[in-house]
Parts: sequence; C-alpha cells; structure tokens
Amino acid sequence: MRSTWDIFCNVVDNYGDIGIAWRLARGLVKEHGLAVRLWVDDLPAFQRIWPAIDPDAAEQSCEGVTVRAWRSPFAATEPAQVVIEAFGCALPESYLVAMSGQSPPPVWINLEYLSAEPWVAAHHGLPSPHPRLPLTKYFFFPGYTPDTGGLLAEADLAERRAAFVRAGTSVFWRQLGIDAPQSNEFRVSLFAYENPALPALLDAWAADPRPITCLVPEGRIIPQLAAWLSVPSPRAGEVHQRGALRLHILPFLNQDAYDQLLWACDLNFVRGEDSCVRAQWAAHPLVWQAYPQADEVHWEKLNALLVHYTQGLNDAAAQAVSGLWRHWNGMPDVDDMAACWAAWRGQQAAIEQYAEFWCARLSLAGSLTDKLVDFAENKLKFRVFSNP
Ligand code: TRH
Repeated sequence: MRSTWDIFCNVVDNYGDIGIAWRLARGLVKEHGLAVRLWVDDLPAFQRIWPAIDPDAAEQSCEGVTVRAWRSPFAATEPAQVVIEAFGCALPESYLVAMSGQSPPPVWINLEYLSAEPWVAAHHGLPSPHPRLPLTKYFFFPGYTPDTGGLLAEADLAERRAAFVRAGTSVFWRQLGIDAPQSNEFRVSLFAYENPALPALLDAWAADPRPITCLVPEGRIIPQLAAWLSVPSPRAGEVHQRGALRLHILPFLNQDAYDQLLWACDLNFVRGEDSCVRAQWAAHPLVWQAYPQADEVHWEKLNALLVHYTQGLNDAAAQAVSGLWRHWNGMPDVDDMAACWAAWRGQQAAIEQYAEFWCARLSLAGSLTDKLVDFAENKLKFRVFSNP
C-alpha cells in the first residue's frame, strides 16, 4: 500500500521554502505514486510560483497533491505515516501530540537547507529524540555528494531540457513577447536580492562590446534597477536600452516557465537555494547570490560551493568564476566589477563548456526525492519490525 505523507511548509520570506516543498510534493506524487498533503501557511506566496493555486482555499488538489492551508489554531488531523518538516518549521503542537499517540508513530523528518559545506555528509540522517514526547526526528540534508541527501531533480528533467533545446527557443521568446536573439547577442537572466554590486554590473554590461539582453522577473531588485535607469518603478513588459544593454522586465514566471528561462539564457544570475540548483541543471554558466545571513555566514556556503563547482575548471576560468561570484556577494579582496566581468568574459568559452560537464556530474549526488523515499521507507519497515 502506498504510504501517506504530510509536508509542512512555513514561508519565511521569498520563494525558496515553498518552491522546494512544492517541487518535492509534486515529485513524490508523480514519480513515487505517494499520497501527499502539503500544508502551507502562505498560499498567496505559493500562487506566485504556481498560479493555479487558489490562495483562499482551505483544501485543494493540484497536480495530484492535496494542498491544505496551514492555519492557526490547527484543526485536529490524523497524521500521515511520513511527516516532513521543511526547514525546521515547528509542527503544530496538537499535531505533534497526535503523532506521539500513534502506534507506531510516524517517520518524522526535518528537510534541511542545501549546502556544499563538508560537514553536511556527517550530519545527514542523524536522529534527534523529542525532549518530551516519544518521537524521533531525523535530519535529512540535501547536498552535492553521494553521501548526502542529494539534489532535487525530476526524473525527466534532462530529457525535457534537451527537447526544449532541440526545438529551439524562438517559440519561448515569442511567448514572452521578446525577439529571438541576434547572432552575436548574449542573454542573461537576473534573479537577485538587493545588491550594492548591481549598478557596476549594469555599467559593465552597458559598455560590453556585444549586445547584452538582460531578462529580469519582477522582484526585489526592481527598485535598484529603477534607480540605475532613472525611471519610475519599471513594470513587466517594459524594455530599456542603455548602451549595449537591453533590459526586459518580465512578470514573475511560474516555476516551469522559469526553468525554461534558465535553459534559454546564456548566463543566469540566481539566488538562494532552489534557483541555484535549477541553474546548475540548466547546463549554462551561473552566478550565485547566497541568501544573506547574519555574520556573513553565507560566505562560507558560497566558498564551499565555489570549491566544489570550480574543481574541474582550468585555473584562469576558476579564478574568473570565483572573482565574479565573490564580488557579487560583497566579499572583500576581490577586483572591482568591471575587472571581474572582463575576466569572466575572457574565460567565457571554457566556463560554458564546463557547465555542461558540471550538469552531468551533478547527477552523482543522487535524486533527493528518491533518497528521501528510500530513507523514509526503511524507517517505516524498521518501525513495523520493532512494533509488532
Ligand atoms: O526566493 P529565494 O530567495 O528563497 C530563499 C532561499 O531558498 C533561502 O535558502 C531561504 O532561506 C529563504 O528563501 C527564506 O530563492 P530560491 O530558493 O531560488 O527560490 C525561488 C523560487 O522561485 C524557485 O522555486 C524558483 C521560483 N521562481 C519562479 O517560479 N518564477 C520566477 O520568475 C522566479 C524568478 C523564481
């Protein structure tokens, strides 16, 4: 019999939490035939990445997933056999008590944030007993190596991307209301947090010898763009030209269309967690802006991914990638943006070639969805044996 799963997602800010929870929920249903309920405390945020979501519905079915509004107080609910707490969101107390009253209790897993830091593998899968209730929570760490929880990727992702590339991107651009690229044009997508390095990057693009088109889905970076362009807040559909740079403001896309944008661009500026992984799966170069944290903790995450990502690049290309990523993340002791961009441009061919290789290599980490199902099912089996 297929197991039942509850995924709890508390949207802290931005779209990464719900983006990952939704990707996982869809994968569990589509690829493993599981019965999944997804509890979300901010349905309007969910609707931005998946417009079919009704932000007012207490319960709805979408892509085979039962989506429930996570409201307070939490109505009495029979817990599922597997309970996923996304990113340490605290489960409702009444639900925890209901879990502890079940025999055997559910398999309880905290899905952690992704990091390339070396300590991740040692912490993956560790148990933590609840201080009061007879429950054990397990920590599941996504990661870039086979000894971690792996990375989210649909089983047919590579195939869909290859079909998209084979078909050519002109239909996609037309749907967005944008001309197909000219032969010497360079296309960049830009998804970013507010960033003091942005004006210098835009200056460098405006001065580039080749035309650069930058596609910006509406979001947190817009006020800075407005300031640089000296225009009132630009809206989706607007186009602005400054020197070699043509800027298109796009509506915020649904998650699948955003993937296509990453596949269609030559370079993708991404942020946080989910878009960073999607850009790596896109097999094009990327520049990652880590989610800013207190005491610059995110710089460690950035360096860890850089070490991992650049290990197969030649020295000059590795330096060009590191320089641009580090400057974009405000790290000290890096050249100015104009020099970082020029260095990156100088190594572009090697970096592009490497992105394909990296994408293929990434699969070695394993599919997070498959690993999570194996992990939970092993625990479910063990529970049956230890609770006859
Ligand atoms: O939105 P984010 O900044 O999310 C962040 C990080 O995940 C961070 O780790 C977390 O701690 C913080 O939130 C609270 O970036 P991320 O992770 O890339 O998530 C963005 C999601 O939005 C992703 O699923 C892709 C999706 N997206 C669209 O669906 N359409 C779009 O147009 C764009 C730009 C993104």
